[in-house]
Amino acid sequence: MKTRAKTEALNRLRPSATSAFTLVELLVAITIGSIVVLASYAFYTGQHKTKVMQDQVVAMQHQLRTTTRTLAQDIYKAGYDPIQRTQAGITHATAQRITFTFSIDGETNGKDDDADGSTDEADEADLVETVEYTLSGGTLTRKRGTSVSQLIDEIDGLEFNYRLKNGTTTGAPSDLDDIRSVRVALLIRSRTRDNSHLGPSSFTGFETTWGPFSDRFRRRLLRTTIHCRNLELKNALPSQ
Ligand SMILES: [Ca+2]
Ligand SMILES: [Ca+2]
Ligand SMILES: [Ca+2]
Repeated sequence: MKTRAKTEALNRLRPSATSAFTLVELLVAITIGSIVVLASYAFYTGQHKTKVMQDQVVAMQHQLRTTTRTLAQDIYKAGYDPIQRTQAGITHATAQRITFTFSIDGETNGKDDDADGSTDEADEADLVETVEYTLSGGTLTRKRGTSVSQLIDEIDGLEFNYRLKNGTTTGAPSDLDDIRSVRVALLIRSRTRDNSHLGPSSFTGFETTWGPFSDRFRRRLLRTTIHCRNLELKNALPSQ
C-alpha cells in the first residue's frame, strides 16, 4: 500500500520534471547559440578590420612608391641645360623645401613656348621651368611654374638632404653648386587608427626623427637618393 502510494506520487512528479528539463535545455541552447553568434560576429569584425588595415598599408606603400618616382624624375632634371645658357640648377635647398630649374628645350619641341607667334625660334631655348617641392599641412605639394598640385596626403614628415661633391651630407648646403645628389625621406600615415597597433614608434629620415607616436596610426617611411647628373655636368664645365 505504501509502495503504491509512493509510485503514484512519483508518477505525478514525472511530467513536471520532464517539462523543467526541456526548459533548461532550451535555455542552454539559446545561450550556446548566442555565444556562437557573438563569437562569429567578433571574428568577422576582427577579420574585416585586419583586411581594411592591410589594404591601407598596401595603399600607403603604393602611394609612397609612385610619389617618390614622380619626385625623383623631376629632381633628376634639375640643372638640365643643353645649350648652357640658362644657368638652370637648384635654387633653394633646405631640409623642408627644394626648388630647382631646368631648360624646357623650347628650341626643338614644336611649340611656341613664349607665345610670341614664332615657333622654336632661338630664344625659346632660354626658357626654364621652375619646380618646387614642399610640405603644406600634411600634403606634399609640387609647384611647377604657377601650377600647384597636391601629390599625397597624410604625410607626417618630409626631409630633403643633400650629398655634396666632397662626399659629405647636409640639410642646409651653403653653396648650391656643390650638390650632387638629393636624398628624400617621406613618412606617410594610415587614414584610420589600428587599435591593435601598439606604440610608441619613431622614424628617422636623415637628420630628422619623427615621433615617438602612440596614436595607433600605422606609418611607413621611404628614403631614396636621386643622383643629379646634370648638376655634376654643369659644374664640371667652365662657366660662361
Ligand atoms: Ca618651342
Ligand atoms: Ca616663340
Ligand atoms: Ca621669342
